[in-house]
Amino acid sequence: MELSFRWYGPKDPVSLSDIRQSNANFVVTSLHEIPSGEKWLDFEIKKRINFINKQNLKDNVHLKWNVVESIPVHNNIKLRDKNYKKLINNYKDTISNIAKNKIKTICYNFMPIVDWTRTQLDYKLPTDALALRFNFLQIIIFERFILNLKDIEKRYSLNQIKMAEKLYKIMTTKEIQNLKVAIMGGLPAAEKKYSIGSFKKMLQAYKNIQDKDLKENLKYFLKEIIPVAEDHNVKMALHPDDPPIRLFGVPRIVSNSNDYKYILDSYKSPSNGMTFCAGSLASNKKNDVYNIFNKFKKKINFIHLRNIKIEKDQKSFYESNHLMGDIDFVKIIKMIIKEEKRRSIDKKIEIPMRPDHGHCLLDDQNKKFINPGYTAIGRMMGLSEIRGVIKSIN
Ligand code: DNO
Repeated sequence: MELSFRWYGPKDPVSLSDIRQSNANFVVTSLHEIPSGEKWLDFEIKKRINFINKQNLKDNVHLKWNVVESIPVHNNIKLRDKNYKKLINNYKDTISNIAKNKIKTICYNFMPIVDWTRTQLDYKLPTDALALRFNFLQIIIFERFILNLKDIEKRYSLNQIKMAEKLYKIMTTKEIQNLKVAIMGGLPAAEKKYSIGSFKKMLQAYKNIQDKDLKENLKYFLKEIIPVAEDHNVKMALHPDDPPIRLFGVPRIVSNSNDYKYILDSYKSPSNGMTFCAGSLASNKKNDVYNIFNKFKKKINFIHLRNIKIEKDQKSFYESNHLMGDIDFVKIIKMIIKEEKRRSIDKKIEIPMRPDHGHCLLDDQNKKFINPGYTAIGRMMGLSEIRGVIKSIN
């Protein structure tokens, strides 16, 4: 595997030197400062590459930008509305500009309104480590008490609503504030920060969109962009919905094996592939991650390794240590290595992989500014554990 580390650019409190010290060889990054929908110009990409190269000093391990994660897909594309044609053209130009700069893997997702979602960013584990958590009842609380939505009975049972109300009563103001921030754009890589008003407006925009419409819109998008990626030998890697369940009554269509089958069959091309995000997929009990891996292994262009523990209600989960969750990491890493061997015919092929998220540990807990899930020490621990497993298998 190409051992990689996500980096949020020059403003990331985790520096390139920190990343190098974790023993990663590659950085996964994006031009996060460019608003969703806008074209990435060649000189902007070059500037970021130069920034990375400048810090690859003599005798240092040479960090290389191997994967763009991600180019966000604008909601107007997902809705196939308004200026979507122009936005798709911008997307195509961005792909070719990235390719010209010799970066050949691009991760993206097709989640409506929000990217990945958690409800708590400082869930204390028995070890004192802080983890990210998704609590299903808190999603109901967000809809009922923060957005004040009137139609929640349509998607939640009376019992679930009652339990959410009970939990809401004992939540502190800070916890409620954190919940709001986490969902409305407080997580790193969020495309956009929403206010309550703008969030509700987006829900309104998706009101008449059914699963089949969103699937059609994705298919249309693929038909447009994949030929461009193919021309430039770029591998697109569609990230699964995180978590892979419907949120706020809005469809999600990249959640399970059937969804991926539809997507990968929609446009057959070596450029139309997936990001195998173990933790996202496994957070829905119905997904068999090993089966998904085997079924689509030829189409896996990028890997996120993260583990989770599903909670008693079977719908909530927290992010566990990399080797201590519901996913058998030794098993999955063996499968990845086997797939790499299968691909390595003339030369050794390694799939880019980054340890996805880590706990907030030690000194990172005292820092004023952190990107939740993306502190250095926790991810470094994850990468070390993964590296240990790889070494013992090889
Ligand atoms: C969460 C990440 C996501 C991911 C995007 C890919 O930690 O895995 O933000 O980068 O969904 O497009």
